[in-house]
Amino acid sequence: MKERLEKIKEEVLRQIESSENLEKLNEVRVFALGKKGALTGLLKGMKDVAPEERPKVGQMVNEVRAELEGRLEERKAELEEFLREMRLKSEVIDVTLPAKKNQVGHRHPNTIVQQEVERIFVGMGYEVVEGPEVELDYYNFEALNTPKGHPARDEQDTFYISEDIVLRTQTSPVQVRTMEKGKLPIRMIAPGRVYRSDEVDATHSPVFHQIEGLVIDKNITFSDLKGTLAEFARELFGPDTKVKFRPHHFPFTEPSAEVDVSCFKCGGKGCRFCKGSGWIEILGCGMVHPKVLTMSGIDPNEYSGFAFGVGLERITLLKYEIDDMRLLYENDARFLKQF
Ligand code: 2NM
Repeated sequence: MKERLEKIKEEVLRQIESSENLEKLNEVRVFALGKKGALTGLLKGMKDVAPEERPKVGQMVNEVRAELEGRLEERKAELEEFLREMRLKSEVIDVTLPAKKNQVGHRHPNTIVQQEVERIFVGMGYEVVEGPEVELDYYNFEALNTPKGHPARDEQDTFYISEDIVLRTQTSPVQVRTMEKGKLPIRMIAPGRVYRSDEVDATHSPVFHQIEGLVIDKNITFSDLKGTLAEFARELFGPDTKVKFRPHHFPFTEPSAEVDVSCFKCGGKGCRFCKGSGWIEILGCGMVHPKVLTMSGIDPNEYSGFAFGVGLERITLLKYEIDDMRLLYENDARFLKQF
């Protein structure tokens, strides 16, 4: 019995030493100490041992069991420490490596300008209103005093979805929808995408953006329009900016005007930006036509108003000295990150 015990002990110790990982070591534990293990098997042989010998043999088995348990624990700790070292070695961080540069996103130049324009008008008490891009012919043309057959309604320029549905060619339909709601007074701007069937070139795109403004109240005059747009120009282009109103024609306003600002590059002396004239055209405007008011349910004898429209891209190209509109739509990160 004692010899068999010694043999088991030697064999188990040998197996413990040669265990290279925790799984192996656990197998050895089960083989030696488990329910069906070697020591348990040995104890089952106690019935063949003389009764007076049994306590001594039992004690010897317990001593071997304790020794093996101790050695198993030690080996387990050794293996765990070894694994820890391996892991730390493989996770070494080289703190001398140069840092990776974070790519920071940018607002699109159009977005910067649109938000700036919104900020200026919100500061004057205007609301920002949006509306559908797929629009009824009625809101895009008819209600804006541009009936079928009107020369301003060039079918070549308009994307038709069906006979009475178009892609809006301007954001004024948003203003019409707002007037129709009947809540007066109105001070609003309508920024957004508009569509015209134009060939792409340095200054044209079939999809571009407009910001149109509308004010309706009692006793609104052309002076209010002039003062408002002069202040807008000073905030957008600098405090020394002058404005010039030239007579023009739009079907939805009467009188109508185009507005030039003094060149913010040369201050009016004349340069390549203003093509030597000292002035740059930036928007169209006018007093809302009485027919437009009437069609939207506003009494032109009680209320009057002004409206204006600016092309967002035009302002963006001017402000950032970009010479080709196509650059705004290519989403080339090397271009966009300059703003
Ligand atoms: C422009 C020029 C002049 C305009 C008119 C209206 C409405 F709906 F009130 F009649 N909205 N926008 C308008 C007037 C737009 O863009 C060059």
